[in-house]
Amino acid sequence: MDGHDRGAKVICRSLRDAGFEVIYTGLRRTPEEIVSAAIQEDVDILGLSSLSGAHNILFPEILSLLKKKGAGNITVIGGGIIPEKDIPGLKKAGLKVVFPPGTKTADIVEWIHKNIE
Ligand code: B12
Repeated sequence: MDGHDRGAKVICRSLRDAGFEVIYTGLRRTPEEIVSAAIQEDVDILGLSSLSGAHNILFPEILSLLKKKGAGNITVIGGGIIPEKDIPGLKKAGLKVVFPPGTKTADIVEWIHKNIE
């Protein structure tokens, strides 16, 4: 939604400041656009931000497209307005972790260092 990329931008900046190379693809990308950018850029992690309530549709679609295109090894993480009750289903679809509103950016950096080679 308009302006709701603030969280995504905060995460981009904090990961960049922590030394990661970050590629931000912008608001309202389709699952196809996201998956094709992730594959072209050969990313280690794909981060998804959703505040619109459409995560239960869009996240599994992205995860399944990644698998279909042979990129199921990319770690997918997410954040935004994602109700607690939706998290188990998203994890079942392959999402590794969800960072809800109020998460400290340092905790996200720490999670990546601990969980990604
Ligand atoms: C600010 C805001 C707006 C602003 C946005 C512009 C601006 N100037 O900022 C304005 C006023 C324009 C707005 C409008 C609307 N909004 Co609004 N908005 C918000 C609000 C209050 C805060 C969002 C925000 O900026 N948070 C600050 C950032 C830093 O936090 P964050 O995005 O959550 O990110 C953190 C984590 O979630 C996580 N994270 C997020 N993404 C990612 C990604 C990765 C990879 C990782 C690792 C972590 C991560 O890390 C961040 C740091 O902790 C939220 C409610 C809320 N409390 O979140 C509602 C909210 C998102 N809005 C909502 C709605 C409904 C709307 C409107 C549709 C309302 C309307 N009827 O007009 C419109 C849509 C406008 C449009 N055309 O698209 C709803 C969405 C409902 C839903 N999902 O079911 C919410 C949840 C409010 C509510 N409780 O109803 N909104």
